[in-house]
Amino acid sequence: MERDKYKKTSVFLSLVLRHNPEAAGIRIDGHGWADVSELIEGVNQTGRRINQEILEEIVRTDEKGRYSFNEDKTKIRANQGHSISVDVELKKTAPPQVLYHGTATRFLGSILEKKEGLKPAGRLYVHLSKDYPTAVNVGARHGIPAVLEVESGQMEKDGYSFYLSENGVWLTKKVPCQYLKKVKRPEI
Ligand code: HQG
Repeated sequence: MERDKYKKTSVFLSLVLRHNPEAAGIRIDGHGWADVSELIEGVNQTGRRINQEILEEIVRTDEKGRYSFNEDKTKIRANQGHSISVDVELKKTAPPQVLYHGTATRFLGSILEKKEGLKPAGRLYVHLSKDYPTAVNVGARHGIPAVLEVESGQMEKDGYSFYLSENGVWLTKKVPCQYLKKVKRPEI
């Protein structure tokens, strides 16, 4: 109930913190941090109602752990998903042998048949999931979901870097087509 209550505000926060700080009339720094008091004031000026308590509730209950505060809760940032160029101090991490990418069936022609592989589209990174069900949910945001298996272990051996965000999303700059395979059925 509470979560639903703040859902629209949370979507707006994602927009502000990942893509368009100007939507709340604020700026974010090179590490993706927004000043919490400026953010609260900016969001309120758009007609949405937020305060420190509500913001903390949104961060604490977010089902994907999208946001982090700094230690004294004077700054906030999104953990991943940015289109604007910020360095959120992602940890370079050795990936598991296999990761998954959720997409929509209508994109498979470009990704596999035209052999474009995975590009970050509007974001800084291609987003990968550690399990199949998560990838299905990510893909369903775009249409009929399709899941691609990514040979992340082999990619790393071949020199590609992987990063794990604070909220457990795997990120890499691109995935060439030869490391991709369409998953036919769930592995659960
Ligand atoms: C597709 C959500 C055609 C790609 C999720 C995807 C994630 C191509 C779309 C996070 C392509 C980009 C990110 C190519 C990639 N041709 N289509 N060559 N290469 N694509 O939304 O990964 O709820 O930017 O398959 O959970 O869907 O917002 O990326 O379908 O973690 O917190 O281009 O966003 O998190 O779409 O999602 P997106 P995504 P939040």
